[in-house]
Amino acid sequence: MKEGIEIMQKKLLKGTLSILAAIILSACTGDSGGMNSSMMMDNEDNPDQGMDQDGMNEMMDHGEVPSLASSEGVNELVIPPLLEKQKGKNYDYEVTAQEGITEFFEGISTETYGYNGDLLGPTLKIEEGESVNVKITNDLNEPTTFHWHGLEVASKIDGGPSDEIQPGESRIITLEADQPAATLWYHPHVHEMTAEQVFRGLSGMLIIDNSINSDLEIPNEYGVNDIPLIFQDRLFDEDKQLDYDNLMNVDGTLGDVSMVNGTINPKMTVTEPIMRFRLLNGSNARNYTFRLSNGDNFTQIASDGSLLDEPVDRKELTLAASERAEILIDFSKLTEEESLSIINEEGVVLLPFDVKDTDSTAGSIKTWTTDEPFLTDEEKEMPVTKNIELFGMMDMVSINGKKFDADRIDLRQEQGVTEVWEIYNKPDMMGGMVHPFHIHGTQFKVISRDGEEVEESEQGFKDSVAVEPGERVKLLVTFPEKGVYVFHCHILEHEDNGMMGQIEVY
Ligand SMILES: [Cu+2]
Repeated sequence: MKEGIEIMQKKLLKGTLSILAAIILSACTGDSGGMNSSMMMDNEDNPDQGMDQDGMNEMMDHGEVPSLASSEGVNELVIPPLLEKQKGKNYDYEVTAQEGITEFFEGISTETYGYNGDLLGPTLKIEEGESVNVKITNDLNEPTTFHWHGLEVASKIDGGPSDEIQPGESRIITLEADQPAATLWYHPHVHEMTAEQVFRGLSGMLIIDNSINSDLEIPNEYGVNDIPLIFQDRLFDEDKQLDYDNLMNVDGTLGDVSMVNGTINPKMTVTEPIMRFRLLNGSNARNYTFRLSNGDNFTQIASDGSLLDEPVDRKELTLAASERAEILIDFSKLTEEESLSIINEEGVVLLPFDVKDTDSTAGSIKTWTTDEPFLTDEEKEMPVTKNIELFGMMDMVSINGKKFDADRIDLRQEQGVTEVWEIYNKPDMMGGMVHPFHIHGTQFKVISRDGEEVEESEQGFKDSVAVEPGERVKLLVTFPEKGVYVFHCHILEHEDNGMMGQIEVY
């Protein structure tokens, strides 16, 4: 009975929030069409009519982001193992989505999901130009998909929402890495369940490697001086469970517990002078701005989908959900007494380093510049041919005024033909929020933000781009393969609530 009441209360709360969102959104658009009629219907069975302005502001404030707790450096950082090649089978790699148990808190078993294990997944490394067969298996009790985020693959193996693998089902797919060296990742993309499955633990790294790493003397020894860092925030219930149904926030689930590679309170022992970190914001919704605790610069070398045109020294770096960056940190001049951590914009310690016996005479970070400009003059002047308008909040999110419909094709683009997309994040009455916009099946270039050429830190290929409220971002988009792909907001709850469309590449 108590449970029934709680569910009822939650439904009512959700109803109230939806009504408030509708008021704000319709006030903003001046549109009193469809939204109002559904609002009125919701109103009838909602007793809570007396919410005051403060309550409304509090509910609707996009900026309500809980602070993370600083790492106390108790646990050595877990580094996901490299996925090992199978021998004597008709496939090279095996990736199984499964249920597991993780001991985040001493003596407490938390139910989690993982690939080939209890939480997260092994790192899949593919050489550029290599083609590998991967056996994907769903051992969960619900459908899932295997999406290779950032990989330019045919739509039938992209693992989008139309590509469900049922419980107990296996499939062998061929992944071809026909693109530059990059830090990509894999995660589920099952319609209306992506946020929950990722929240419970399904994510893994996918690295494309090639000889440029050794040519440019970039640290490339996985687990030694080349380390993936998956940053996620999580919210646990009183029983220290990841009970998504109870914990979820329709506007993007945020937590107060920081984890890196699934490790809470991590520290990392560093023995190499120059370290390469592959940062992934694997959170459902949170944005991170990364800094070093001593205020020093670090060197950004890559964006989502390739190395940058040249390494860039940076004091800070912001990643929205699903974005990646590769950075180098020089530990060679640090003494054992000096501490260094990766912190966020609030000074919260995300990952403290324990620096041991690094070689202070070791070489410095090498630099490079590409001969060709990031964008040609011709590319910069191409007209916009696709317009995308991101709008809304909570479950009232849309792209070009529409919600996702698997039976509808929203856009069409010819295979191999480059077009300019303009992504506009239309603000709402409360200012709006950042929407990370992701396109499947392509690595694009960011041409400009509000007409201004982007900084060097964005001068590499990307598949996700953070768009600020009111901002217009132009992208140069080419699809190398045919098929139907989705594009969407990577706040996973927005995606699940229909902030997603489909493009047919013909
Ligand atoms: Cu969004």
